Amino acid sequence: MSRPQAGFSLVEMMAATVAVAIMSLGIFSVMQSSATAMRTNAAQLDAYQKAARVFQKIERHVRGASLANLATLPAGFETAQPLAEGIEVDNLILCTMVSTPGAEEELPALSAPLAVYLEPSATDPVNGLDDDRDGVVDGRNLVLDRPGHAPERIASGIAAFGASLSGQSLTLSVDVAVRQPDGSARVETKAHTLEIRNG
Ligand SMILES: [Ca+2]
Ligand SMILES: [Ca+2]
Repeated sequence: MSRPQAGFSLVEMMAATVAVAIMSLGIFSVMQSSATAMRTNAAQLDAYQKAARVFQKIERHVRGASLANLATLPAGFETAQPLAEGIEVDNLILCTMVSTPGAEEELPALSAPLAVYLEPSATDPVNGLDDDRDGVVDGRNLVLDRPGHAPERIASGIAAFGASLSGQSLTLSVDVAVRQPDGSARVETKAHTLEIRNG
């Protein structure tokens, strides 16, 4: 009379090994997609933060301007033109109303013009290539040029900057790169609308 064998048979061991392998693959796949999602979210956050910094910098100055003081300098023009309703422009020129400290009786005066514009980047010259590999081909620097200050670079790697007026709303937009999990990048437009004064 044969007694039952103790332990596992070869078939049982193989089945268990396959089950563990399948479970491990499942866990690995879940972890991998979580890591991909985290990288995508981090890249999205970077792009949002970059755009938010740009909007914050510009908004601080635009708030002191009025519709009448907003202008653009179209290509081929030497003097600024009033910002036309609904027309997207790629630079912004504005004057803010400033008051002289200690001279409250004097009416606020217009400041010297302040400008926001794109300038070519030294690290990504205009040649149809993404020389600095940030995902934006021929990305440019966005510059804030205030009277009495050296021009300040407020962002780099910008594909486009735009502003357009609709009533008393001024919409600013920047095109920034969002890095993909596979290392490539796509350009996304971030926009921000602010209300300005009339007259
Ligand atoms: Ca670039
Ligand atoms: Ca380039």
